[in-house]
Amino acid sequence: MNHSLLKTLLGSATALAFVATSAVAEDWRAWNIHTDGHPNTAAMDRFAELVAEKTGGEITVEVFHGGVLGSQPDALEQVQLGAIDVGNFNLGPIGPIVQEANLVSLPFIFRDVDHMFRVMAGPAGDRVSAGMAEAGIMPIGWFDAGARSFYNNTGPINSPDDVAGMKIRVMNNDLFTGMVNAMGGNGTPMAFAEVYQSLSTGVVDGAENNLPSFQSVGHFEVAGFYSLSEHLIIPECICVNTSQFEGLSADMQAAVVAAAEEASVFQRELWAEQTQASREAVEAAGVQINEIADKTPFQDAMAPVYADYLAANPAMTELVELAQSTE
Ligand code: GTR
Repeated sequence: MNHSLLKTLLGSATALAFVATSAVAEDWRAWNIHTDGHPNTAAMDRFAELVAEKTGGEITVEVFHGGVLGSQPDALEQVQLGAIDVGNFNLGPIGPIVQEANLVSLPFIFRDVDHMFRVMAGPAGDRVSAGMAEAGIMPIGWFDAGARSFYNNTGPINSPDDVAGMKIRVMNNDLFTGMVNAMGGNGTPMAFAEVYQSLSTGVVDGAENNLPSFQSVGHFEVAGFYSLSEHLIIPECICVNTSQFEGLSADMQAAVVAAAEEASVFQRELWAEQTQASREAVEAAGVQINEIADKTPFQDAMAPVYADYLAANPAMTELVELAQSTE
């Protein structure tokens, strides 16, 4: 074989090897806690479609719905380890892992959902995102999760005194336990999947969540009073394992981010519709929903929660002030 033919052959072998490497499809496993009919399930399916489309099939995402890959705290650990690649996560259970993420888990920190999104789009949000990315859980899109309110089976809640003595399920984060305890209740962390059973058997007296989740997993069947305390406005992310993301080419990174942003716009539209639809559906099923005329006593009751939290986490003071001073 002459030298130049050998060179050509070697050259094409290298080219082939390159094509083969760059065309190796990545299959991502995605975690989602929600079931069919919930806006986040539709949005995660849309995310998967958009990723396949925008990466020309180089990255595919298989979404496992209904929390079948594990509870939220477990799944977050799996994302950090890279065993789960991506998921839709609530920032509440991220607080115990990422200090900055706890900003959004302070009760009544935001005036409303729009204020929360403005804060998240500004320098405070940048610091939350950076902390998450550093911990291996990188946010690439933001979902609306409305506001969380209390529900129970004994009667409407109109003041913190009505919470006193009640055992209330909360997500896994000491701030939430502290929040319920500051009202004289007993905050009980528990996996989302266990709440229905615990409400129906009286293991807990109540729980707290937004209206779409209250409806979608049937909690309204076992808790007939929903009181609009709106004490937590916590965003949710599409979050990806940081090193997985950083290992992608710039084009692939841009495609995945564009897919997450588009899926988030879709989610927020669905969210607005579903919040109204869920309210109507649970009311039609007999749930009594009460507005709380004056939320000040609830806000006042949170003073020790803030004081204790900031005493233990002084580095968070500046971030809290930044959020509160955001117009
Ligand atoms: C839902 C949220 C879930 C999960 C759940 C819970 O609103 O979307 O990610 O955090 O609440 O209460 O555990």
